[in-house]
Amino acid sequence: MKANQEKDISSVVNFNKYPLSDSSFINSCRMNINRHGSVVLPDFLTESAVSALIDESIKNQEHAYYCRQEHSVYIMPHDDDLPSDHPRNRLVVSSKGCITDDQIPNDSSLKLLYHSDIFKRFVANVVGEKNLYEYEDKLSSVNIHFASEGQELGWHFDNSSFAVTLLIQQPESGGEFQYIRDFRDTDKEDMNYDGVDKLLKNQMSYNTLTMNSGTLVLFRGKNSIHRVTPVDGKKTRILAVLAYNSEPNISLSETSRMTFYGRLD
Ligand SMILES: O=C(O)CCC(=O)C(=O)O
Ligand SMILES: [Fe+2]
Repeated sequence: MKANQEKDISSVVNFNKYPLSDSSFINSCRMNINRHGSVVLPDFLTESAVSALIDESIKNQEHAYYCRQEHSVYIMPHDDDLPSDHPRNRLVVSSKGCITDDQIPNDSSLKLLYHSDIFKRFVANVVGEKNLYEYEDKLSSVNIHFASEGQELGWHFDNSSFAVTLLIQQPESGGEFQYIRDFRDTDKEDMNYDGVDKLLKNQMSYNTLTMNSGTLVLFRGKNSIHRVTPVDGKKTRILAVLAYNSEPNISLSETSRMTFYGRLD
């Protein structure tokens, strides 16, 4: 069984470099995410998988839903008890195109990977979840994001405790993922308004992740603030998001689906 499953994704994942079922490899990834807030695995996808995914995504790009939003870094509605220039309410801009799970071919290597037991076990072990489940709705499990010249994601905290992304196409320049780890503490309800204020006034330093096409990133975005800088040049930044839940039968909220996909199903 195990050998068969591994064979399933062996044309997709660079197993020579990344033995996903090897306990010492898993442990080192777990240590990394706990220490640095992220695990970055360059050349995770094989070259042939990357080039097939670039072709497949570009063919599909015309179906993307484009949205431009102004949102607070906390992705929460305006708090009328606080002024508009309070860090809780200050607005940043995010703009991107999005393709949903139902628009991605069933034989895409993204779906092969997303549903693979070996891959799911690997992610679960690294992020410390017992099991991982797909989204109940038909849109939210695997998404592809497109950022063309000038498009960006403003500083934000994620709602989910971890994110799994694969860079499919790296832009010529810009489109860099930047972050500050553990910048708030949701468990302690510490929103770090002072830190966010300084960051938005450009008075904080932050880290930049280097990612090439084919890089897998596991990231704890709930407390680590992050952004993607505006893309420069004609090459679109293409990024796949593999979204899992720690419980079964969960749908993305209707508000989020309408915002990011422009539809509910
Ligand atoms: O595009 C990326 O690398 C990160 C995406 C992200 O932060 C998000 O979708 O919340
Ligand atoms: Fe995010």
